[in-house]
Amino acid sequence: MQKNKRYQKLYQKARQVLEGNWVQLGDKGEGFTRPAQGIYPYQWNWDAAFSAYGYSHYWPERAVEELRSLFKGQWSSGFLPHIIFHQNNQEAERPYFPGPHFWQSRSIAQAAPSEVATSGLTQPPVAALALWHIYKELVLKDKTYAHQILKEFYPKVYTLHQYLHTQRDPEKWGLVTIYHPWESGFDNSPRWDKPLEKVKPRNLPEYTRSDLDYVALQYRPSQANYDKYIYLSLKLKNKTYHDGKIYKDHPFKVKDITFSSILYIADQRLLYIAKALGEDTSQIQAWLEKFKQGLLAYCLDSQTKLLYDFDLISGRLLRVKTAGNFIPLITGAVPKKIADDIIRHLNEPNYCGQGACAIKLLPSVGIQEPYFQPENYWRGPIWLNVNWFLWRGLRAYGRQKRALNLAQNLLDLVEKQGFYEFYSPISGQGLGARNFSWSAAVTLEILDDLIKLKTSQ
Ligand code: 2M8
Repeated sequence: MQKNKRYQKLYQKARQVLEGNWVQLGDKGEGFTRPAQGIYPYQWNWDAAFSAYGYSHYWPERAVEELRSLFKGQWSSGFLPHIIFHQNNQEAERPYFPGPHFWQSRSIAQAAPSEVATSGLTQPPVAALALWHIYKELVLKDKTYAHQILKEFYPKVYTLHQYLHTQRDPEKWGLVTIYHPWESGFDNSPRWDKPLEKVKPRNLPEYTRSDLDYVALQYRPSQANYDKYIYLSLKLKNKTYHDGKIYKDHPFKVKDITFSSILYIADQRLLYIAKALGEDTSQIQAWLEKFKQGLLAYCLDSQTKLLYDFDLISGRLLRVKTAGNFIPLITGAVPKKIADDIIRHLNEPNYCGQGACAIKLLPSVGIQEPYFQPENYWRGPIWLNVNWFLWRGLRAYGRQKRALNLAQNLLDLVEKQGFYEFYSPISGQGLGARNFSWSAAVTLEILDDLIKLKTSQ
């Protein structure tokens, strides 16, 4: 099939997935995109931002609605929860654990909004990336409306970033501290195995997981890990989700390099937005500088020349070989020599180089590592949002050809398998939830770029 036709077909399919996951709230066009039917019935933070990014390419108004729904869950502290449990959501009839009754945000946290129930954790802040892209699309059609949208969201995104740079960085390293593996978005990644060793659940109430109603345990986090997730969540709840109280003795505190790198590129977008609105940019500039220093001062392993997460409890780098080591490339703030070394690792069989995998995309964990599990969630499978970040990282370092190969491999994969939640790097098989929103959203972004590239040639 002709490339252009092939791309158009895939584009349509990706749109269908996103729109098929739209959950209408009320009759005024409000709603949100669930990550996937069944297992994820609510609005997740970074999933929503990826979806908004996807919509922005062809339906920016819908993308705006997605962000509006997301920020309805924002707390007065700026904190943006990882799940928003919208009311009037038909999907909410289904059991989800841990759901609104578990978190009890409205009765426990002073800062939580009263209109909507939320979780008490956050997730990587992708929203500014979506917002800036929405603006770029809107401004071509209607400058006044585009400006209004920036004005509407700027204070919300600004306070979110401010919260992350202050409450989540009391050490002032320029890096974000997470309290729970779920906050990283990389849930059961081996990145968190060491810090979780010290977490010993006690007096855990009985609970029933809802995820296993949809996906078998072999593809999901272990029961032992789940107990720790629930235990950590209860600890946060006991501290009324108050950062000052949590920080003192919380048993899981990690400087997360992917979260912090995403915040850095989100800050860059915030800077563009501030400039477009004529706002003062000095604070944002200072955040950007601080990250650059912190990343190299605390996360660079001088021997392997790789970047790792930092465990604040043990005071040690978490030297595990995962996709996380590559994500800081998106910032363009990694010095060239170090970035070159990191990129060179991509040639190794450990990261699916030299024909070691069915699909040449970045696996979530090095395939030769003892903790690699090809089909288990964040312990080995390929995730498309991760590869989207790598694609951007490669371009930030001028590796256009490599980025193009990655993009083409990603498109081949979704064309053959469909828009799955994740894929085995060994067999290439799609796994987890089907018709997964962010897999469709990042495909739209990549397709759009390739189509533009083709037409400009
Ligand atoms: C996964 O996380 C949820 C908990 O938040 C889960 O395991 O049920 C992760 O993949 C996370 O990154 C993602 O945002 C969420 C929804 O897709 O699912």
